[in-house]
Amino acid sequence: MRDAVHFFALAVLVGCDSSDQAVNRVYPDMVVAPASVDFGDVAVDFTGATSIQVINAGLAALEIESVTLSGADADAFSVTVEVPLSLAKDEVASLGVVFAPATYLPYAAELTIVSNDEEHPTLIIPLSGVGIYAPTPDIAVDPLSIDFGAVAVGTTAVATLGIANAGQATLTLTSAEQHGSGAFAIIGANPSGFSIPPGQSQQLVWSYTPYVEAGDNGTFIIQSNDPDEPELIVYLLGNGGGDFVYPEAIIDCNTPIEPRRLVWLDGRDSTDPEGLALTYAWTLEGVPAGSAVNAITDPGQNLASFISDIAGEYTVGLVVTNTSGISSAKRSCKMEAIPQEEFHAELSWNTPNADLDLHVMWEEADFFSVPGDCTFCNQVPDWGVLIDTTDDPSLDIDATSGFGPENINIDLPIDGAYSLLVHYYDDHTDASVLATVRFYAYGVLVHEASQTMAYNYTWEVGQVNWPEGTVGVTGVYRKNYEYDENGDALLQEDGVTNVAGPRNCSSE
Ligand SMILES: [Ca+2]
Ligand SMILES: [Ca+2]
Ligand SMILES: [Ca+2]
Repeated sequence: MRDAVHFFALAVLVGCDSSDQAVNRVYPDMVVAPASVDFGDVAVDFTGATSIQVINAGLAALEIESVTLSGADADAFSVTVEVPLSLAKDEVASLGVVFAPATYLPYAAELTIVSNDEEHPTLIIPLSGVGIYAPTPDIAVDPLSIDFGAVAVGTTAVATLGIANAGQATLTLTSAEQHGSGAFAIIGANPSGFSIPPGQSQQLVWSYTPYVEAGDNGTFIIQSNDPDEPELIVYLLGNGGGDFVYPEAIIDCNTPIEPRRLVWLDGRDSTDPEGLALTYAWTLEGVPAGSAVNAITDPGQNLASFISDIAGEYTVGLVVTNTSGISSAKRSCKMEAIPQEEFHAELSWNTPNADLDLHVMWEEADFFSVPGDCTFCNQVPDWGVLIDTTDDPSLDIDATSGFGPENINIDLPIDGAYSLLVHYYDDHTDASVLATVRFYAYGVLVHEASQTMAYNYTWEVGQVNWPEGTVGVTGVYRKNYEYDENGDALLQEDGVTNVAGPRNCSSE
């Protein structure tokens, strides 16, 4: 009410001034962008969102008295702004506008801004949009509360929780966080990030192992892309629930990360409701296939770490326990390691002793030639522009025994064709191995292939075409060449040689 009176008084003052040409005075000047909003097609049950910028381009304060929606379809729109709102000279305010169609129809409404701008005391912004059909996911969780009943301390009871998709589009669980007692645990992976196709379901098995007799309670909060149930809460109860308040494990979860980097795991925001000191227990829950990461450094500290090796998804878990012996629910953090180099090739294999080598060859370069074949004996040749290292390949990990990984990267490759090849260099008593190559272009996995290999065989995976970032798959698997004096491969009648070809880089 006070503001309304103020507004009125200002209007009277303006009236006096405008009749007196000689007086210089300042005005507010409201500029709004955009002048109208068309949300276009928005699927029913989903929302379209945008913002409208309001700028005071005048010299006096702009007083916005009200922002209202009107028109037959006003209910389909909403606006976020706090009024009254005062904007100083050059100050900008952002009005959040959302369109949420209820059915398959065109919608229109008007957004009206009332202010002390004399030129446009009432400014109208037309809003429009069309509700259209699109398939949506529909989450169905059963049960919404799991009561394990009476369970003796130190013993374990199990129960299942079903997460089904009753909709027509893929359901993605964007987050799945457990709160409360750490006596409840999911057996298996946390489902955060899971995708469930239409008509399918995912069963989660829960365990309950009480450490105290007084009961346990907790919640499991599932967030998904279901448009009308973005968050569901499942209640967990054991031995009557108890009245504990639990410490909470909190991970400052940073994703994406990069391959071959030290990754800090920060649990320092973890809390105890009574301020008791906490102990920390980090666990490695998952690594990409082919990764050699198998442990966390300082797993008992609030700040732990590991060194990522290859691209892909790493998952860690954290449980904190207070000095009364009460543990939090396990919190997990999934981190996607995305290569920053535009060209990133990775090799891993499945036996502990064998030494396989990754080769990347420029254009028509020969196997083990220098500088054209980048491999263990030619790790950072100068390709492309001389002296410029950004277009050079680099063997960043050279593994000489089991599992790999090895990878060869180029920050900014020059245009052309690159061959990817794997050589089974030394068996170190291992027999055949399964080799896997992944190739990332511009941070995206574009090719993955595996090949069972015998000692001294080569596997030509394919040709990388740059700048397209595509892989032409050749998949040629054969025994290492022997060459004659002319540099031609010597082949037996069956098309392979039985004598080792070059095993190190040539000097010319
Ligand atoms: Ca739903
Ligand atoms: Ca090797
Ligand atoms: Ca270069």
